[in-house]
Amino acid sequence: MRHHDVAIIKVPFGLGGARGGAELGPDELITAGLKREIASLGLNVSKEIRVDCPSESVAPIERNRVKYLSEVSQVSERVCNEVSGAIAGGSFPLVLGGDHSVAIGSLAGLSAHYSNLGVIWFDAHADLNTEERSLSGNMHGMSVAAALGHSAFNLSHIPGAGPFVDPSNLVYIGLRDLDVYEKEQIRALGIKSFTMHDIDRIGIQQVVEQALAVVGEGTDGIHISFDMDCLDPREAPGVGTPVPGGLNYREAHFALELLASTNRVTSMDLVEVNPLFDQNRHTARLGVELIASMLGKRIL
Ligand code: HAR
Ligand code: MN
Ligand code: MN
Ligand code: MN
Repeated sequence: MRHHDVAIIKVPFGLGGARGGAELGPDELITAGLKREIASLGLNVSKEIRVDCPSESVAPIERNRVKYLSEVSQVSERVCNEVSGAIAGGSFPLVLGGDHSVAIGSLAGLSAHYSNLGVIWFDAHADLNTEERSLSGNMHGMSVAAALGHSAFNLSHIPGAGPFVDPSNLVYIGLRDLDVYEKEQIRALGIKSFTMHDIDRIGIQQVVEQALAVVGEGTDGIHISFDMDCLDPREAPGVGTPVPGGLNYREAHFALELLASTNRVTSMDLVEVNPLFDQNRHTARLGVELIASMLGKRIL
């Protein structure tokens, strides 16, 4: 980590997800000892911000199928401002979700400071649906599409909407549950994707090294967007959309340790912790440990 100061940006928002509970994620991560862990790494929490988030629809659900578009827009604008402010103040922005729609705001805020941002998206899902193509209408499945600027109308109305990421600077790790449209898009855009099949085949070390070759080449910052459902549900049961066959405990840690050792990562989201489906705060505690690995914690 090049930074000494970490800005914790809590985004208790769950309306972009398939089921409620992700809005409880930030507090759960704090209760699980996040600040203690950051302090024990010798880092300083420069700010702790709680983004004000709607928990119920502020307007009647629109006639179209996109759920809670105006709420996601509102939250995106606020997250964007906080992330941008954290960077301006010299801190490492650590965004705690919330469902994965909060990453729209992170990427928007980052784009104000980086002209060629690299993004590693750890996820079981590609989050590449548009409002026209989503089968669910849930906006946490559209965040990458919004960041790439893919949209006929709704997503591009989100404040600061993309394109703020170039598909050639984006890499997926952990994919295993894709909609047909998402598969077509990944192929059409040539997005470098390491599915669980690739991790099985070449191992997580090779995956991360190859991912770094993509996001590290000609970029001026690297953002890690870490959806806890990239992990196997046996490791991380407390997520809204679990998918079997994910990363195991050491694969996830090792990936983040390797990324930390490059000293090139400039921001992180950790999203989709859902305490309603967790047992004994297990998933939040794992989330805290993974953040520590990303911030430079070493075994020896
Ligand atoms: N692809 C499906 C959809 O669009 C499922 C998306 C689930 N997304 C998350 N975030 N949990 O990755 O609804
Ligand atoms: Mn996701
Ligand atoms: Mn996911
Ligand atoms: Mn590139």
